[in-house]
Amino acid sequence: MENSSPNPGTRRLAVLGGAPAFPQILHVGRPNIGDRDRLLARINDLLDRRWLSNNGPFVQELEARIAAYVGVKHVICVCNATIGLEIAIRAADLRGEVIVPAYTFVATAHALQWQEITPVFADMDPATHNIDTARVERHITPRTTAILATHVWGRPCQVEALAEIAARRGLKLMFDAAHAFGCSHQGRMVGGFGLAEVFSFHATKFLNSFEGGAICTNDDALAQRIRLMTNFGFAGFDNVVHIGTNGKMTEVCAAMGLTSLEGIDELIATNRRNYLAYREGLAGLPGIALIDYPQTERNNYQYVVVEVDEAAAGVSRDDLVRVLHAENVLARKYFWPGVHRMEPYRSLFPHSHLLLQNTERVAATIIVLPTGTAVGPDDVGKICSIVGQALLHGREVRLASQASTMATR
Ligand code: T4K
Repeated sequence: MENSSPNPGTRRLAVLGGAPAFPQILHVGRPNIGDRDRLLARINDLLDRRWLSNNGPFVQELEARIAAYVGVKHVICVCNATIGLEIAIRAADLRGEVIVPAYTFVATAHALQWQEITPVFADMDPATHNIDTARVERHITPRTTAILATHVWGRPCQVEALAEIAARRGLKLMFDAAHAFGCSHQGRMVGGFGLAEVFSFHATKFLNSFEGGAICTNDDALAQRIRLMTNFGFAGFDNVVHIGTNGKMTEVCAAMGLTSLEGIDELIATNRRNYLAYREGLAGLPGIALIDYPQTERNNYQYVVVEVDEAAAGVSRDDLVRVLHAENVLARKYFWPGVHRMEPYRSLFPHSHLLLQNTERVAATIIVLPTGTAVGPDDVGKICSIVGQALLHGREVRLASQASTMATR
């Protein structure tokens, strides 16, 4: 459903005293609901069956369908990607230090630190926002056991180069694929790279199971350990053969996941339509660069990401975010200020920023804009027009920002 109010091109920006362009908040990550009737029918089924969790039929069906879609041998659905990462990390026996990007969601590092493995932050490649492969090697020490890289925005890492370093230096390689369901790299779907990859199916993600995720691997022994660990280590009634936790996905989550999976082509089309509308609407605005998705690959277009070059735009990223929030566009600054600037990492590694200059610089320029089925092309047009107006009235916007900063001091 689209919000309706006058075209922002003809009105005063809300940050300068006008009325907000949108009567209701537009969120980044507003969940896609999919076919409600199919979902409700599935919920009725699971209630009739009285099978609500513990490797139920919907979880098994979802695992099989994801395995076929991604082209990977084993898929283990889990309650969320953070627990999925923790389990995969432990099942793969990572220890000591693991190299991760600083430009990712905090869960990537937390999944390591939670089990007393030290995340070592590597800088990003400003062209892709992914871990800079060339910088990885300088962080390898005798304690390093693995590289855990994130496919940021669903754009795959330099998988082959990372695999080459991992093989040469005797490290394991895993991927946080939270953003990358439905994306491909050199024609192969994300999910089958490295030792294991972990998807997120959180409500805000491309494929949504309310909360959820999946660990994918082609390694039989690892898959077996992950399955055991996801269910307390049980290998049958009364028989615990391994350390484990409760990482199980529930049936209601799998019902949502299946429904979401069935709508995936439509969802990609909607996200792509919005992405192209943003591209058109933002084209030519100085200092505003929308990130690209490779046209030769499959993309889910779940993230509409803009880099703001303050010198060229005449306004800063934070000015622009303030402008958008005033208009009820809840744009986000993912993944600012970088995981290394969050606790416990900023206290543990107070100097890590010295080797993270690209992360620091780029993270301060990023805005993520709303998309998905809750956002229509007219909404996109209005958002682009707000950005254009903000640039046009840069001086006033900057003064309004300064005034609001002073007022909050
Ligand atoms: N690795 C990476 C690279 C990740 O990005 C993530 C998650 C993970 C690992 C861990 O995956 P999970 O363990 O979550 O499966 C959100 C999501 O909560 C988080 O899942 C996601 N990344 C991250 C990028 O975004 P927040 O702190 O920004 O969430 P929040 O509550 O501010 O929600 C985002 C927006 O969505 C808000 O404007 C409100 C809106 N929203 C949210 C929910 C849950 C709705 O409109 N409806 C909803 O039901 O982290």
